[in-house]
Amino acid sequence: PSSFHKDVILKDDAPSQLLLSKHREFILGYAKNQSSYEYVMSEWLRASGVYWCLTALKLLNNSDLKEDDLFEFVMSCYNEEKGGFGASENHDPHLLYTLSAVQILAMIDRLDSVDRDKVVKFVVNLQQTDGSFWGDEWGEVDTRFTFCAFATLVILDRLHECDVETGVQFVLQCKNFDGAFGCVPGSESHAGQVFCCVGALSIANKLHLLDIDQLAWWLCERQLPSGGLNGRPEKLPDVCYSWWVLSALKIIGRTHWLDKPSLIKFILASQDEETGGFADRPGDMVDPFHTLFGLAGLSLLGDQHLAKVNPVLCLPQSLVDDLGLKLETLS
Ligand code: GRG
Ligand code: ZN
Repeated sequence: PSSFHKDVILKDDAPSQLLLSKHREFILGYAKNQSSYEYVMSEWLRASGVYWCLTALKLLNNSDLKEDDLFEFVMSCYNEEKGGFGASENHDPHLLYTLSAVQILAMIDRLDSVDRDKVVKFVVNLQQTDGSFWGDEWGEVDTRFTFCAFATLVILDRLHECDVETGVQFVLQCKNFDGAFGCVPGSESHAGQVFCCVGALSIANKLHLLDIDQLAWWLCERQLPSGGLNGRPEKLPDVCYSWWVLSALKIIGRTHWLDKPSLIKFILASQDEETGGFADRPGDMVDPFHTLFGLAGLSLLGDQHLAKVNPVLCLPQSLVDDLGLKLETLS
């Protein structure tokens, strides 16, 4: 019964159709309005912000962002000396933004314009003897960084330049008694980290090391009576988990364990009919992050208006095919 859950109640007049052209306007407006408060405040994650906007537009089958401008921006984030990318110009390079930069370069077909050896070296040098990855030279360890490293390397066709075996062993050490994963060994299970760990195992072709039924059970328990998904027990539903949870279920072939119509209803109700874009939950402020993951979730749920998304790399499936990448999924 609903009274046992922290949850939201969907209004009868909440949006129930996908507002395609509104979302296109929202993303293009966000990308163009470089003097807005939000734009100025997001400098510390700009490269990822550009990745969210560009991927959202690609899923909307739109190509109105100028690729030359995007290339110039990405290269302004590049640190020539260290070989990695930062969040924006003169920011220290980090694996989070190096993946976003490589994803953007792949989407604008400019992967050959970077020195792959240098980028690969930046990534590989962050791996530790226990298999984990530091996010940057300051030494924070997190399974997010394992995913970023594996994903960056596989897009560059250089996965085997890192130690994949020990990388996988570290991921498995972050598995908890509930079958789900945390950011380091012993830390609480969280759906975002599950996505990272399952994605890393897919890239490494090691999905057979998972206890699929136990993990799928934990993931489908994230669905609440409203239809939305939360990131861990006792938390509110949030549209971005329709990516983190659903993509993990897609990779392990268990999306049919969710109530899809009610999840679609929750995601659509989180759109803003006036401004376009998706919020974390109905009625909240929209942003590009939740807009990408709302659209990507609907794409995984089979929405025919959207381009197909790859559940591991969160890139258009057509691009992943063109790159010749075959990422493991279970049926
Ligand atoms: C290419 C899609 C893609 C990702 C790159 C950075 C990364 C790899 C993955 C991030 C995975 C992650 C940890 C997602 C969770 C993000 C999030 C909503 C965190 C909020 O956590 P809390 O504890 O919120 O603030 P809850 O929902 O638990 O209340
Ligand atoms: Zn969220």
